[in-house]
Amino acid sequence: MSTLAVPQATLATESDLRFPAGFWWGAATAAYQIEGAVTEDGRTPSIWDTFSATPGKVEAGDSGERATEHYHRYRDDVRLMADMGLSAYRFSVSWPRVQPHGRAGVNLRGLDFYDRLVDELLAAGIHPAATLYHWDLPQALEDVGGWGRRDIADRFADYTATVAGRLGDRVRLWNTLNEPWCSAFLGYGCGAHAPGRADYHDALVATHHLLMAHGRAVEVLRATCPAAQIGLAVNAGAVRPVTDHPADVDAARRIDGLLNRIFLDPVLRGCYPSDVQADTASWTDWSFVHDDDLTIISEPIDALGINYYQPDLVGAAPADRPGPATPYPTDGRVAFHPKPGPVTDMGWAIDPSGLQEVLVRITADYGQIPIFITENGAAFPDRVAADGAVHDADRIDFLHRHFVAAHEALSGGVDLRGYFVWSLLDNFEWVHGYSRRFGLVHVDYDTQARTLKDSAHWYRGVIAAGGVSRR
Ligand code: IFM
Repeated sequence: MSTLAVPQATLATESDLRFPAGFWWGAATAAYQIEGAVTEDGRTPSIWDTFSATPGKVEAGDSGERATEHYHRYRDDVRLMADMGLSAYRFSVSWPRVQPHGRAGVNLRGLDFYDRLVDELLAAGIHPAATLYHWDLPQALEDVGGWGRRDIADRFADYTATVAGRLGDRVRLWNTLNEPWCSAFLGYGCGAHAPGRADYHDALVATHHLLMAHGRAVEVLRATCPAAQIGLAVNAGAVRPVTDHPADVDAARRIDGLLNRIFLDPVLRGCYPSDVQADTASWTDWSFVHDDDLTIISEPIDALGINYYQPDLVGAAPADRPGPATPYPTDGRVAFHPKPGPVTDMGWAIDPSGLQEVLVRITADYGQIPIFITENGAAFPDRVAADGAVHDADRIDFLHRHFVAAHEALSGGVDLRGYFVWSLLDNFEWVHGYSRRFGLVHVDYDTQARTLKDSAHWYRGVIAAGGVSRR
């Protein structure tokens, strides 16, 4: 492990942008991306095990089979978090580890792992923040219809009760779902993610059942752990029209509806947006929404999680030249445009103003609600240098600029409570396998050696100072 410190000039010792006392400085991960041990202690396959094993779905045929071996190395990993000075850690619980085959009941050996992890975090003075669903649906549940089935909300409520019953006395922040847009539109709409279904009708049905599962889980969590903060993490984005021509503005409205409002309106207002329902009329009549469903979905939450990476730039596609297929049901009417400026190793635009825009907009449209940035970070082609360190100046610059943007939002009245950098460790980046590195900590996948990147040392300085300098 590198002990090299980064140059003092990059440390935030003289921060002029301070975050409030008690602000949660964290890092985030997800079970399938880091745990490995996919066949141990009774865990059964998830949809991502199946998808990864399907030729051509994941780069280089990678899978989460070994990942970063966090299931066995979690104590070392908590030590790394403590070394960085993290005050919070967001992890996800693997449903097929806790309820193999998605059956009711509990696999104690699986649940014991999270119990030990939570205790280890608390012993290190780190707040545990748990996500119940970060995309690893038990394959057995997908085999009987997955998120297409209405009664999956009952299954999720049962799973939630099992996890909350064990961890609820210690976990301070709960996210029911992570990025339900990805589960629905990438998993069921365009088939780019597990389980690989490509049907926009199914994506809209899945959206509703994910939200039903969320609402049912909130009820269970509220009853089981009344002192905890409960919410969900959405990948809300800034959707910008490529010009101010009305057709482009309308295209941006459509995508905003299908990315942001289709999740935020039901949860925070108790209704689906009427324009989204009209836009999708050729795919569904929305008859899967039953009386009282929206009451369940809009069960009050305490905090909203925002995962932010980049804005979208969209325009209308000419009627005679429909845009290429996208994860969105838009009948080819919308085209996504490349964004100007630098990009990360994912090809994603680096634009911190989008983060500020999203935070301010949500507060303006939905009212003051406590917000955690539950994910933000960047992939860069990091490598261990000859001096044994990982010099990721680009990540430091990325995070610094996003922290400044978050502070701007805070100063503008957004009730921002914490910031989880994605990710603690380099890990399995879904369809990209191990080819994209998001970690504050570098992982050598042959030896599993961990090396704190320069950004981890820098983050330690930010946390110690309670903020960043405007620079
Ligand atoms: O790695 C993912 C994470 O699982 C969900 N949010 C986006 C990250 C980067 O793609």
